[in-house]
Amino acid sequence: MNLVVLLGVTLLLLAHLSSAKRALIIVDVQNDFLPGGSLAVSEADKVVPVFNKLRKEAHWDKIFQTQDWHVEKHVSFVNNHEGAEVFSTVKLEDGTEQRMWPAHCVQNTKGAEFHPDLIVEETDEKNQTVDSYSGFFDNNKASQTELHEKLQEENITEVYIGGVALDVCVMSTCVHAVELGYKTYVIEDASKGLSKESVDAALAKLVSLGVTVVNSSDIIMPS
Ligand code: VGL
Ligand code: ZN
Repeated sequence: MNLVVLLGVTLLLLAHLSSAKRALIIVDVQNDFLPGGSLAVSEADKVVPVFNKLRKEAHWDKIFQTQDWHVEKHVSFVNNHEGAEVFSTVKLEDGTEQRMWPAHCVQNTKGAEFHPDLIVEETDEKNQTVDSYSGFFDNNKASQTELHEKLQEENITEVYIGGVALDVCVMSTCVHAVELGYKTYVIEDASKGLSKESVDAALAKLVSLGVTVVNSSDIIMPS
């Protein structure tokens, strides 16, 4: 009897394992967020080899890249608000709290391009996160990108998310992934944030929402 139960449990586990389909979501690994960029996140270039290794040495059913892609007159740019201070928060006319950032990732500029060494393949899908931190929704959740639909098309159940900035766009993408029902992992060593305090706070918040913090070595299959 015990053997039968064991067999049953094993089969269930195998069924579960084979039904899990996973996607890698690489968030905003773009020049303006890297050292030398206009909104540089320190050491953010270190994530590039981590993603390149993850791409080659772990199994992915799908890989997505998000790209911050702003118009020059973007509402988040400090230079578009007279008297505003960078990194402060201002209240917009519609009541939205908007953080003030230096101009960054302007469409079709060098700063908006992905890091030159980041491997990008034809099968990758790009998700342009216009006006929003998350790869799924804008900050007010008024509009949705195609990311969820594309993940659904591939029957993806698990998402592994990393990139920059951990405490801004990576966090927001993870929060929405959980809300949409994905088993969500944040890849710590494939992510860099603006400051230690806000990274710690972001990770604590993500854990409280059910996100699992992993490192790339936990995902890479032993050979
Ligand atoms: C980001 C601030 C403004 C990010 C994007 O990618 O984390 N941060 N826009
Ligand atoms: Zn932005």
